Amino acid sequence: MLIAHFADTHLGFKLYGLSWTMDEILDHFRTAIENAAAEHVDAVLFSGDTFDYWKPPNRVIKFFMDTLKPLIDRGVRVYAVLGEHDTPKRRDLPVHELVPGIMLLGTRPDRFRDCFTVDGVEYCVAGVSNLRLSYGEGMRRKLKERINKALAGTAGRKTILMLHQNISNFFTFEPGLDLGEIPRSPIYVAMGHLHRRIIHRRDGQVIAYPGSLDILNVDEVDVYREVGKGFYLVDLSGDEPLVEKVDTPVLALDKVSCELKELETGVRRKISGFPRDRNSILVVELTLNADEKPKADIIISKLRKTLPKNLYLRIKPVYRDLHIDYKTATTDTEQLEIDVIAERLGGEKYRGLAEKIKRLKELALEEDWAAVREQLEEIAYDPYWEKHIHLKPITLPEVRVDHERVAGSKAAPEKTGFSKARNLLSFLGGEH
Ligand SMILES: [Mn+2]
Repeated sequence: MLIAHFADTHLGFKLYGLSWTMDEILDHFRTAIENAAAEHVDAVLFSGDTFDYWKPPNRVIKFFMDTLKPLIDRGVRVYAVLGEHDTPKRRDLPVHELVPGIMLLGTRPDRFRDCFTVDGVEYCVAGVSNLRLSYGEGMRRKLKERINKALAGTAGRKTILMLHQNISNFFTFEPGLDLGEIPRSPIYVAMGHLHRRIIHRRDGQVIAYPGSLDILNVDEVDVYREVGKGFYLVDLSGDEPLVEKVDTPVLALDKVSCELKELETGVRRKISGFPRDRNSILVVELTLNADEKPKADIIISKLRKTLPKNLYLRIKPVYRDLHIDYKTATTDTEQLEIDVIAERLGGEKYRGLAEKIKRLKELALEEDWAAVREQLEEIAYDPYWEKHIHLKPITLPEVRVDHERVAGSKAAPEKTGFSKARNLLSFLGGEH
């Protein structure tokens, strides 16, 4: 059995807001799918962030349907899991549900896997959509439960596990699964999320990130030069998966670092190697002092006028005399979130409450409504609110009624014995 493994195609993404980049990214995707089709794959896998946004433009949805239709019509099995980008942010269907023939895995309890036979061998594709591990231990527990659920009943079959998560051994700056938490039973673990290509082998198992299909960020330029971009063709017929990297076309994006005095020569040297017949982007990391900015603006605008029309020049100023101490910034996003909530509440002493509020968010994301209610109650009983929200006793407005004018009454109203409520009633024309 031969599969094509894609991830992080981010269809609908526009780099620097340029619409031609979106069109090119779609074009490169079409080329990649055509390459996979030409290899006569039995299945195509999309390991999350297939779309850049959970509500992509309609034309992107149609493009996706049209591009996959020939494969689906030929009986190629197409599987997807959701990444954090294409997971609905409100209660709604994932966009994948609109595309006929796609099997979306790991979003509903009854849809964790699909098992079938190719050339007399039984295979299973199991998948779990993205859960945000930055939301805490509850999410990690839930993810592991779902992985176990997805793999239940796959024993004795060659199994592929699809996930869209970070693996912290490969990228330490974000919470992720540890390699030790990835089950050993699947022969191929089809990962998504990290944008660089990674192939990790252990005891006959392969854990692989194909990376993003295109260069989606200037920070991906170096890694593209190192290992390329594209998808994987994976042959699962043997005892161990055979993984072949297939390179596909990417955006013409490059970068250069220079100082102000060498800006023009630096840019010209770099673009001399650029393709003339297509749109391209050059990002310039320009090192300068903060007070050189006005001078730099004049030089840059003069330079722009002399550049080819199909070149987009983007300047990223790096101020050498403005020092930011990155050491004080924490990389632990969970702690950072609690810090921010505590700060809004009034400081470090409210950390306990901040943790409770963060937990509430996790529970809401897990859609565990009974637990949400319990957590809300716990938050509501925290002494914080009594101290910080001053409820004034409710008083009805004092109303002085001039009976002679209002009701034409000759007797002056009794000043005493009138409750505030009766004053109001009287004002409204009720009881006197
Ligand atoms: Mn992702």
